[in-house]
Amino acid sequence: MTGVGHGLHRFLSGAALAGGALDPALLGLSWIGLAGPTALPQSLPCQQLHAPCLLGEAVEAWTGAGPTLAGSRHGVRYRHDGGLLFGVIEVAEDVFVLGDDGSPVLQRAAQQAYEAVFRLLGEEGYPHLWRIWNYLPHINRETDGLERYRQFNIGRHRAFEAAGRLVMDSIPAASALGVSGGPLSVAFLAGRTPTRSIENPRQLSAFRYPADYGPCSPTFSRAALGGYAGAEWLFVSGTASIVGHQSMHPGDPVAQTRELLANLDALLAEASRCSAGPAYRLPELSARVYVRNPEHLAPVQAELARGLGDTAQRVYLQADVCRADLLVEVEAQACHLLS
Ligand code: 3EB
Repeated sequence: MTGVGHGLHRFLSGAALAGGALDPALLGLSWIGLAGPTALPQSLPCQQLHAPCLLGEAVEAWTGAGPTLAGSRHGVRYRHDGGLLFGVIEVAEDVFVLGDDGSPVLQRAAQQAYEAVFRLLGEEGYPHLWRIWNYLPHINRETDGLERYRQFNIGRHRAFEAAGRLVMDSIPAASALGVSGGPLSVAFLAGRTPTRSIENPRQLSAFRYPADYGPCSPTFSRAALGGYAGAEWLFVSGTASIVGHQSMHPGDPVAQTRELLANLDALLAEASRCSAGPAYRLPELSARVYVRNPEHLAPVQAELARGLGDTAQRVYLQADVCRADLLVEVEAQACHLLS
């Protein structure tokens, strides 16, 4: 199995996966596309992103430092190498009904998904969430009287709160995007050691957003630094054209891309301050880029090439950013070997 990238994360083509025997250190996959993966063993956790891949390799592989063990419990499929655990849980919303207290369906589904994850992490001895990827269909649609992203935020917040996990420095990096169908899907990396949470000086911390953005603020940090197998990993959460708490440049994908690059730049400076090693630089980020309208692909790509350089690995897909006025969002990671 070959691919581009190093260590924990790399991009792959679906064909490269189908070709040979699976690496025994493989922890799991992220799979972009409306058609799901075929011929993968059940014991390999795979998060399907129900979204069209616009450009780049459609599969990302998460690989451990040694042989992995698989399990499935509380609806979570997972694999771990003794140091890091990758898991996926999918929750179909149609088994839920509006709660007796009026709690919307997606809120209840999100709370259940996160409760299952926390239970599993406690049992497996991986208490520290490093990075979470959330995908929900029709994120900007209003159902049960509330926008679905806002419903999701309530359910996620309740589960973090009930687990005693609303502790500022331990809130994980995350992203939350809208896709065109499928169940609520939550994938995560968890470790035995804590990460260091990073906030962005240009942005209000999401967990402090005012109530204009929903009854419950989103539970994520802007980035997280974690140590693993002789390397330091930086996980950058979904980053958009938000300054303070406000969406900037509505309707202008190029200006939004410039603004998010300024956010990434400030975040990397902050991460570098907290890191033991050399500074993090924009061109070393490998990134997943979410574009709301496929016709914005070319201008967004050109602007990102200017800001991030041409060398970094990137995949572009069509997805809905969690605020209706945001057209583009970038998430990323980078790795520094510790000497
Ligand atoms: C933002 O900055 C844009 O709800 O987990 C980015 C990353 C966003 C994570 C989440 C949402 C989330 O508010 C949206």
